[in-house]
Amino acid sequence: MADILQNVMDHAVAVARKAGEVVREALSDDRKVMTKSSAVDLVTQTDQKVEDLIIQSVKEKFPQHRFIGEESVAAGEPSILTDDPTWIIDPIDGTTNFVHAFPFIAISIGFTINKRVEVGVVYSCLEDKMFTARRGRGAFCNGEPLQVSDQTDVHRSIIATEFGSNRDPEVVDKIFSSLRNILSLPVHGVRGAGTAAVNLSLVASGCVEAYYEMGMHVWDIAAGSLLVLEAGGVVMDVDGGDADLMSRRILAANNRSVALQLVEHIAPYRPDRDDAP
Ligand code: LIP
Repeated sequence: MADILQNVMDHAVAVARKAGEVVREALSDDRKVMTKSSAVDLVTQTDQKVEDLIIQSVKEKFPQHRFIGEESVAAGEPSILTDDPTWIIDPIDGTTNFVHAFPFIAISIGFTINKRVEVGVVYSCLEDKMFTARRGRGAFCNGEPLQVSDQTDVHRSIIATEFGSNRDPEVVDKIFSSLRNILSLPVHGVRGAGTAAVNLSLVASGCVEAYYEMGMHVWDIAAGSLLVLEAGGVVMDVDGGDADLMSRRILAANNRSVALQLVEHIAPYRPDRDDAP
């Protein structure tokens, strides 16, 4: 098992780096933008090209492994997490950022066995930061160990969140209700990088104390959630219950105390699960 996981890690890092090159080059080209679940849920040919590149290279090296990839699911592939070794891939996390050249774009690759993330790689390709984690072996950025912030008071914290791409009025109301509650605590600040994977790497790096969101997908958070855990943080549901990768809800924080202070103020809603029939 140990060797397989090291091979997976090495391959994920190598292919994420290659994917990052493709993304950086594509930034100087015209980007043809298409939409998916809503008028603001964007996708480009580069998302598809990068996902193909990653999946093809993994298939050659690990022919028995399964995949859940953002663009494959959009094209009709199932999004079911099984106990089998599975690569969970977001070829461009931060597609809206990519379309606008807003400078946070990540390639996110998680690897699960028995539905548990064992390896996580997030490559923030414009910053050239390679975040890596293996269960039980710590989290790193470009080889340097990561540690979450030691702040225990939510009032002295920065909280990251995102608005997502659902514009249903009830969902927008919930988003603003949470935001209003949290801003008024008060907290030092609220931020959002426009990519869940980068937000999670910011928690792991100790730059922000917590990140929460409802509506993102398993490929946005699989790799980053392991970064947070391995940097000493916690990952749970927004109601304080157990984390569930397929639930499209996440609260990741530097510690339980900050997380539970936030739970009181988040207005929860339940998007359709990633594995909904
Ligand atoms: C996006 C996220 C973003 C989140 C959106 C979306 P994409 O991923 O990372 O932070 O708010 O819901 O899932 O579509 O750029 O891969």
